[in-house]
Amino acid sequence: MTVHDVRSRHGDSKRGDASDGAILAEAVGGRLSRVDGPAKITGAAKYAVEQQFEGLSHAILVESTIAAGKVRSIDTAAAQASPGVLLVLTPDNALRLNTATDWLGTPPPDIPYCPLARDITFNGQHVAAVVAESFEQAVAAAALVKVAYDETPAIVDLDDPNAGDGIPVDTMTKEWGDAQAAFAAAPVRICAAYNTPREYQAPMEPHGLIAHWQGERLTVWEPSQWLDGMARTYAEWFGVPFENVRLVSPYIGGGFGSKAFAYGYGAVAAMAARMLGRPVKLAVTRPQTFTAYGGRAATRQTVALGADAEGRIQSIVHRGVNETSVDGMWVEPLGSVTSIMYATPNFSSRQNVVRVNTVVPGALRAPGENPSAFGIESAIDELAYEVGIDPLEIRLRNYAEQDPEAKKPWSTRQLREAFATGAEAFGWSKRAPEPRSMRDGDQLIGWGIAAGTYPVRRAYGEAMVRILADGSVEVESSSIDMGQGTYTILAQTAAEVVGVPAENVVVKLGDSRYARAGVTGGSRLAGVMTGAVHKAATAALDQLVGLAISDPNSPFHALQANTLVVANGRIASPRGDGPEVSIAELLDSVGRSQIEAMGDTMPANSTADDRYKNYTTIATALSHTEGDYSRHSWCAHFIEVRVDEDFGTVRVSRVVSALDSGRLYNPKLAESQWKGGIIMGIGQALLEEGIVDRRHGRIVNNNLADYLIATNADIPDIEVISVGIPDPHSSALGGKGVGELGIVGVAPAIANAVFHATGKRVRDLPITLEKLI
Ligand code: MCN
Ligand code: MOS
Repeated sequence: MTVHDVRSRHGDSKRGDASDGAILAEAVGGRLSRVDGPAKITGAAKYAVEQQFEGLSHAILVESTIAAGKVRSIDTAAAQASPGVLLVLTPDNALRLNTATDWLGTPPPDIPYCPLARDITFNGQHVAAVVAESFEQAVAAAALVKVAYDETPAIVDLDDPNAGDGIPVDTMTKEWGDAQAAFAAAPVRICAAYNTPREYQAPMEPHGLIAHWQGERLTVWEPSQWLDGMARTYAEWFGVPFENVRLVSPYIGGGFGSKAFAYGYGAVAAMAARMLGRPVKLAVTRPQTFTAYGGRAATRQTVALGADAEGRIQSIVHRGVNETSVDGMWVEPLGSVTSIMYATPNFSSRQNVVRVNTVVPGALRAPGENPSAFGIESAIDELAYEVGIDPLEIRLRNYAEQDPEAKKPWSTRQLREAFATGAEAFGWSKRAPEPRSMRDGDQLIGWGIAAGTYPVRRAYGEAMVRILADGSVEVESSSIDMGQGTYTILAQTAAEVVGVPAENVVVKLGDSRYARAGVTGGSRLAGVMTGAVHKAATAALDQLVGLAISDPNSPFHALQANTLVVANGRIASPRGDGPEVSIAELLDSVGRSQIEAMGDTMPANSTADDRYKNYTTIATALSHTEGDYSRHSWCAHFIEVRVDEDFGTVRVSRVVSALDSGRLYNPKLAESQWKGGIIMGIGQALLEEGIVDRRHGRIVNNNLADYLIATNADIPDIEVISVGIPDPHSSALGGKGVGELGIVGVAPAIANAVFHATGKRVRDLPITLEKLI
């Protein structure tokens, strides 16, 4: 199966738009266009659930219509009798599965796992499933399943009067100095509460899978941010060896954190496939994408800042709460930006989680940092107005010269440069300081600023690189590309190291049979995989050069290795006066059909178990403050809004962001990633909000017509400027994370701009017109 082999020989991608002057588009750091772009645009790219199989059957989930209680009975008779129905799955006939290890690698309790519930803890929980010959037959039959419930009272969300204060999460407590006393003694004090609602990843491609058993072997075609982690989960559920499960995820139509794990619907499909002895396809419907896995948890934060009369922070007291589910634990680290963005001698941050009747929330682009920044970056803006100094100036006045929490130097922090460069490009110095002082007819104009950050998450990686007989290079990894550019940057890395044109590199991703890979989350994959491919490609090149000088049939026999140059697919001895042949000719002359090198960046003494853990859990991930440095990406957003004075509608009219992600492997793609994050941030600021029906705990706007995300008409020109410098402490090639950085700080920059435009401080996202009246 080669549908997911992406060759960089497409259209004019070779040329990219090589505006970076000296850097070739094809080398690391060049602006090569996405090598998977043409396949996606022409429809040639086949996504996981588009695979066709003989005997494919179709499953549809039946979900609870109450938020809390018990299933009294399930009447499946009508569904069973419906045309084409092969199986109606309920907790009564479900296979007994094992509980799987969690992503931290915690050994699982020895209790059975059933993906279909009798005890209902949220509206939209899977209670049954119908499998039929055709999709339509399954849909029709699923509507005939009659579930009776004994309903009990639910706590629908954080605003529920019965929600309570929740459970303290001790690991989130951060304290230094005496924050309460310093706050009480500070000459200037502000304290306010900031809320963010439930938000959803809303990827274009809904979740789903095709599960196919052949004996004791399971193949799962499923969009995945973590093939090896999900393969482990399926293997543990069904009690088969890890090696027996193959995950295939050639392309992914967006994940944003929601496709890293195997979820209950996957267990349902794999179970049905096993019971029927036929491949089963289960595609989650759009409404089910709001309950089959979790979006961003709703959060509440209180930020208290005590400062001197010049706006120098003396104390930060931060309290946060996020919702979690009744039987699962999700902690959205709300103090993550609060504790590092500004220098303060006194600090206290604590967090609780509150159990409500919802699906367990999950990761959504920059979980933690995103809502955390909304709190602290709004609060410091409030402090700026309170003290009467410019919002940019107050950030510089409180600039953290080192990590205030870890008390370690930053590996690199180009945030001052980001402020300066962004301010210059935006024209910040022309800002009139008073709120409501800039307007254009009926439009109040506001300029706001906020900073953002995301930690550099590091892990070990593995890659296979082959130099093939035709001189082309093949890269294999079970990592993935969900649109961020992995195919492209790995082609660039291998091309540069081996010395071939990028169009001669085939990158194969998205199959767990390839060299293993850890999770694509926390903006770590690019750094991890460029490092692993660089290592493997270097080993492959060393072998090639070794053959060239050692094989008697080689034209370079007996030359010194360091006198050979491999470039553009050809090997030459130094000054152009010696032999020169193509890689293919060399391999032919020495009688080799290929060269193969596996490279990994694991510590040398790693055991097989360490390796398994590294790729199937996050237990071996390296802390961003490990060793001598604290490593983060940084950014500053400058945003202009226009608020209609009569209607209170807010439009973002200009965005300039300056960002530090260290060295960029491909500036064109990094810019696109940053812009994507900023666009999601605009949606978060102005549109996104999961609305809960207070009677039934149901998400009312569980579709893309009612759950509003930013569309083209909402988005102005966005200018992104890279201010990063290579950071050798963050990754092998000097890059820091890109994927999530852009979304951090956008919502507070917009809220701050709205305040500047209107004089009205909105501390509760999204900023909708009724909040401005
Ligand atoms: N890059 C670069 N230079 C660097 C780092 C990265 O040029 N120093 C570019 C590369 O093109 C790389 C991309 O940025 O492929 C993202 O790299 P990285 O920051 O390492 O992030 P990951 O590859 O780990 O991707 C995951 C990240 C996360 S966690 C979410 S959430 C997210 C995101 O990426 N989801 C996305 N970006 C997304 N983009 C798309 N289109 N769809 C999603 O679901
Ligand atoms: Mo990203 S939310 O870490 O997948």
